Amino acid sequence: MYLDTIIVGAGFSGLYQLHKCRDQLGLKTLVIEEGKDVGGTWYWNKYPGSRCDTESHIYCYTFSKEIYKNWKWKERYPKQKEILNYLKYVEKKLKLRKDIIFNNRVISATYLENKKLWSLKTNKNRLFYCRYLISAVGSLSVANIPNINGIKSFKGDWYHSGRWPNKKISFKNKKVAQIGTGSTGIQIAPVLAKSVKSLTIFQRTPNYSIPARNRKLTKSFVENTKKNYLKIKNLLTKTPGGHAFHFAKKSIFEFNETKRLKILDKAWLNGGLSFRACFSDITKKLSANKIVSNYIRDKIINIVKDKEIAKKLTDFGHPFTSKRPTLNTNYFETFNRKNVRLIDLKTNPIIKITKNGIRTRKEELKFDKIIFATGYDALSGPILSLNLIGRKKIKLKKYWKNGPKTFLGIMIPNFPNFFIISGPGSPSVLTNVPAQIQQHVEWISNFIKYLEKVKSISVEPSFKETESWVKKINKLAKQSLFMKAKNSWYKGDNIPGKPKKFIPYPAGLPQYRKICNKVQKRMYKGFKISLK
Ligand code: NA7
Repeated sequence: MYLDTIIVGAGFSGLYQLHKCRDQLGLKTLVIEEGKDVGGTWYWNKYPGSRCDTESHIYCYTFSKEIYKNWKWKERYPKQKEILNYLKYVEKKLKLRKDIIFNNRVISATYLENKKLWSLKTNKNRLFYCRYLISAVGSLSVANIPNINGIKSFKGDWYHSGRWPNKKISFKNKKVAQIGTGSTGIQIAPVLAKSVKSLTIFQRTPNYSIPARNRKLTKSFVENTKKNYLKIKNLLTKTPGGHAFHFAKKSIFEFNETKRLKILDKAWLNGGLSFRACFSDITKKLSANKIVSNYIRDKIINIVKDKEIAKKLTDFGHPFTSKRPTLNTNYFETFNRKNVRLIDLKTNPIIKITKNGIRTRKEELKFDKIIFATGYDALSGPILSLNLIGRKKIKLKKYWKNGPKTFLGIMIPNFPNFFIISGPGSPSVLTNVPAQIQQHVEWISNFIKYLEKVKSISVEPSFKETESWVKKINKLAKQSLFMKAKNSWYKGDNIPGKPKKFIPYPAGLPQYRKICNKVQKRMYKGFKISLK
């Protein structure tokens, strides 16, 4: 089957990109999706308690006033099901389904130099050809399932949060093990603890977490967001993370202790990701960060009754926000329940999984079910899973052997006409992702429009620009607090053998947008465009 454009993935990015390519650029376009339906991340992440940490009125598309105004969010943070329904609504409204094929995973993509086409193969043995190939595979779609000895011998069921089965699973009265305490584990535990017989949480690194303070949205709030559609849309282009909050202008050191505490208490009570923005320097300066890190630690210690457990939950070893900031609803309170237990993997590591459960250094534990909330091979993993082979038979795996290399996070030398939405080298996971996705889809679509106009047969970035983009990211990361975390998926530490390089662009969405716009204005300087 021959197409102008193939997009891999039918989540937030794939759906919008399909609309752009098909309805605005007039290209014959197809989306190939592994799942049975649209949704991407939100199709797979159906685990108990799954919810977005970004507020619903901004975790959505803003490109269409009509779509924005017609959809009514119910809660401050949308549940997985609600986001999935939203994406299905968008898909229906834009009539996208007829150009999506489901249940097909792209297993290889090879550039045919002589034909100037990409050839794609799926796990169902289907073959496709296209001129433009666009990855919309998401940043967190390749599950990290730790290679723990004995997993095959386990008699019970096990699940990964990001590959949750499509059927209803009952945990009622079961003995459940949960491995991992990132954003996902922190969401799962309080929900599961209510129905299971026992929940044993295996923690490798304790996590800072801010109260989410979720609530039903009032009618007047919802009406206000619709009335202020343009203002909100505009605001998301101005804030560093594409969120609806600005960072405070003043440093924590401009206040005395009493006033500091008052500001922190107010931000804590408000909850959410904006907590980190209540002073200008929490995410930038270690001395400021320390004060806030200690504030959070004290809050947790106050919640958790058992002081030994509280200590384990707050033995952070990294500054707040140097790893993914998490939100919680009663996570720390969960450890006050009689049926919940914390195992600190630092002092009591897992030796193996057995027929009946998990053996740690200190004990043998029986479980009916194991949940891996162990995260993802983030950012580069999903792109590498496409098994790309570019010009001169160059394998992407080889070119990225020492870490992902892209220009602007969008294109790769020797991989012509291959575009990435929200991939390595772009702000991606450091932002409100739909905001970044829209910026990428719009930029890529403008680029393709230009390429069509000038009758380009292939385009790719220069090596020089690519290398200097990678260097720029490394330099920016070195100046940030992100590098102070020993173990973080932002820099590949969670996957054995993965190169330890900071992956996303860390200087914020407005700065990034400025650079992209400048490249566009300069007739795509940095890209080599071959004409017919
Ligand atoms: P994360 O943030 O990568 O968290 C994974 C958790 O699993 C984290 O606590 C890890 O500890 C732990 N982990 C990973 N591998 C192991 C092994 N082998 N043994 C024990 N514990 C392990 O993934 P999430 O799904 O929580 O969140 C990812 C994003 O998805 C989130 O930000 C949302 O945007 C949605 P570590 O900290 O690495 O020591």
